[in-house]
Amino acid sequence: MDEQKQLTFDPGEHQHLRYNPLRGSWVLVSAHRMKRPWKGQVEKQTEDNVPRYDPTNPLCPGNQRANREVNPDYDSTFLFDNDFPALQPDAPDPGADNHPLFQTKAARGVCKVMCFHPWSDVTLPLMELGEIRKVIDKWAELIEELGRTYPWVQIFENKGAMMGCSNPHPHCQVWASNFLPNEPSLADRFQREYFKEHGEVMLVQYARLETERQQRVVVENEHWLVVVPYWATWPFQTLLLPRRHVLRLSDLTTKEREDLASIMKRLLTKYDNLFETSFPYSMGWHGAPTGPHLQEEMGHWQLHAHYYPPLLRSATVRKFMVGYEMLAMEQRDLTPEQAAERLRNLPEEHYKARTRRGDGGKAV
Ligand code: H2U
Repeated sequence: MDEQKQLTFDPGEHQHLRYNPLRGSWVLVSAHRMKRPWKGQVEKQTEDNVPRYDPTNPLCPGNQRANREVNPDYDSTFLFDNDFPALQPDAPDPGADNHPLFQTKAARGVCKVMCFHPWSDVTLPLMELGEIRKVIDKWAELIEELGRTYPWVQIFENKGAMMGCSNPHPHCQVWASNFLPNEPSLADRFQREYFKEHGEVMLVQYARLETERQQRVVVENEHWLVVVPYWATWPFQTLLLPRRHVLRLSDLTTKEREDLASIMKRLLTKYDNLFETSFPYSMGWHGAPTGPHLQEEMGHWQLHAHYYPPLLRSATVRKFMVGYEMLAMEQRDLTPEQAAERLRNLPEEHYKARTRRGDGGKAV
């Protein structure tokens, strides 16, 4: 008898493929790869001694930025136009080349930076719920304001030098564009097709099923759910989902915003506690397209946030998405269920809480 047929499938031992219904792509899960020894690159430990105020940091209150503007003495969130924008509102048209191999289109937009807090030595999980709530309100406002004209408003946070973040002051970026970028375009297409085929909003149904199954849930509350998605590619990737069918951040109710602040704090505290480091990641919000799409039927969309953290084994050993991932397909080294279990079992008190409380610093 064929030896393969006698084996019982164990996702932690046996490699297999999983389907990402938001992108129409597959990921190779080979959890046994975690057993291999690591002799590769070790990253520098995340900077932990960030001063609360640095007179040379252009993001701090009262300091001068690259364009010589002086920041106000802000005491909450602070929004400004990026002095080095990747998108500007007035770029000229590139002109038409009709050959299919040399296609081009106009790209216009605006880029903004939003500081979360006046202090450089806090991150979202170390902020108070009311302070996180102000960040959420500002995000919602930006989706509404920039979304009046732009089809896509991408809110994203690059946290940590490992993710290319150039400044330790807590902040995110907002890029609004006159086009639908690749990732939201795929999400739009696949959610639309799923709704047409199954008569269900993909991510509303998904949140319901994950709540029932509980295998990949990290944290949950009345209005929100965080899971390591079934199709996660990054080791500790998570997906943050509202339970109610919500198209955009600006549609969230007061209670949903309060619950969102709370679940973000819990998730990000767990992330920091995993390797007792300020956990690096790129995160971003995806909601229904805006601008001209505000007049269209967008019921197939469900608001969600993706968290993509690069760390794999420790605070200094990351996952590299290189050879096979770049040339063939994404591959992961532990199952989403294993990652969810590890995150779920971590304490919800931040590892820095004791020291901070002891020194009379900001409550966490
Ligand atoms: P990142 O850390 O994610 O790179 O974001 C910092 C942003 O702040 C970056 O996009 C902008 C950079 O262009 N910035 C200014 O707009 N003005 C400055 O004086 C410094 C940084």
